[in-house]
Amino acid sequence: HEVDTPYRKATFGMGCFWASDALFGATPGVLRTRVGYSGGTSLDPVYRNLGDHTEVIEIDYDPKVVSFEDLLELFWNNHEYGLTARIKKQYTSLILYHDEDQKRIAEIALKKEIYKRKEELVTEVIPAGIFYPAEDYHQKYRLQQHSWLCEALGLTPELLQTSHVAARLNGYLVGVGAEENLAKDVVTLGLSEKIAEYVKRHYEQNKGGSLYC
Ligand code: MHO
Repeated sequence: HEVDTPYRKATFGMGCFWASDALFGATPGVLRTRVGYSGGTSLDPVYRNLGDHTEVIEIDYDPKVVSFEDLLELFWNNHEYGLTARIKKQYTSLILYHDEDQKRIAEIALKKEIYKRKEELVTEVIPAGIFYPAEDYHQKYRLQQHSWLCEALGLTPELLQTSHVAARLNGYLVGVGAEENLAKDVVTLGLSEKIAEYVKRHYEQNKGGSLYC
C-alpha cells in the first residue's frame, strides 16, 4: 500500500522534528515524510553534533490534494518563531524552498506573518540545500514506540523514511489528523482489524493533546 503519485517536496525547520513528523504525516495529500538536518554548512551532521544545522522535516506531497500554502498554514500554526522565544539553532524556524514558486509564496507569507504579529520573527526563507537524514531512531519516532506495530507493518529502516502507511500512523497514534480521515485510511491502507483498533484507541486517548517533545 505504498503510493506512486507525482509529488513535490517541502522542507521546514519548526522545532523538534518528532512533532512535525507526526503533524504532517497525518495531513491529507502528504505522501511521505522523513526527518533530518539541514540549513547549515557543516559536513555530515548527526544528532549529537549538529554543527550549524537545524532539525527539519522533509515532506513529499501531492500538489493536487494539498498546496504549499496549506502546508505553510500548518507550519505557522505549530511552532514558535517569535524573536523573544530565544530559539536555538537546532530548533529554529526555516522555510527551505525547492523552487522559485515556493520562494515567492514563502516570502509573501512571511511578510504577512510579520505584519500580523507586529514583531520581527526568527523565520528565514532560504534555498533547500543538502538534507542529511537523521538517525533511524528519529524517523517516525512516535510510531517506533510501538514495536509490535512496526513489526506487524514490516517496517525496515528504509521504510521508516519512505512508507506512506508509517507516515500516517505516526500521526494518528498521537492524536493528530481528522477522525474521518483515520476511518477512511483504515480502509484505503488496508489495515488489519487488530492494527486499526489499536491505532484508533491511541488516537482517541491522545486527541487534542500537545505534540510537544
Ligand atoms: N527533548 C527531546 C528532544 C528530542 S528532539 C528530536 C530530547 O532531548 O530527547 O530534538
